[in-house]
Amino acid sequence: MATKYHNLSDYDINSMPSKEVVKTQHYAIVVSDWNSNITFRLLSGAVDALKENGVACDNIDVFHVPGSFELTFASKELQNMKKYNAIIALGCVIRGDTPHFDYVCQGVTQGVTMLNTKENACPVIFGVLTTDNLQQSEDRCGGKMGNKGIECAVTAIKVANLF
Ligand code: INI
Repeated sequence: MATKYHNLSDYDINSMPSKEVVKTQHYAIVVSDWNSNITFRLLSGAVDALKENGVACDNIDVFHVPGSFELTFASKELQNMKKYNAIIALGCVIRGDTPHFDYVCQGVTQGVTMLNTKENACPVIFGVLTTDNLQQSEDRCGGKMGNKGIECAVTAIKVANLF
């Protein structure tokens, strides 16, 4: 979560795994096309941060889904391929007038959590902005709070190389 003390784009480059190790690894990004004005900026932040930390361009695969709710299904299929060291799920859910927001947020949060408990499966990183309004989302996809896509790419590399 971004706070006034924590910018989503900030990380300690010295705490990252060696580029020698990372350069042979494969990463998948699943991005939701809903609120694409936001999610495509998350995507761009994530791709840049993966590359900056040594991931080869050819080893980054990007997949699109219609909405955040579908991130779980796509991530599950990608886990089953056994090709990736980590999967990054990117989306943006903005609160509306009905409880739909809560159901989508709950669905994708539980879905991703469930995938992370699967045995012998790669981690799925939770990159879904869940905000009260468009401004809060804009602040977190490259605005004053940084870019959650960068945070997720950094997390993906760290978690993929934990053990
Ligand atoms: N999907 C989002 O990613 N963000 C939203 O803000 C959103 N809203 O507001 O409805 C949204 N809905 C679509 C949902 O993710 C599914 O694609 C749809 O329900 C079909 O399963």
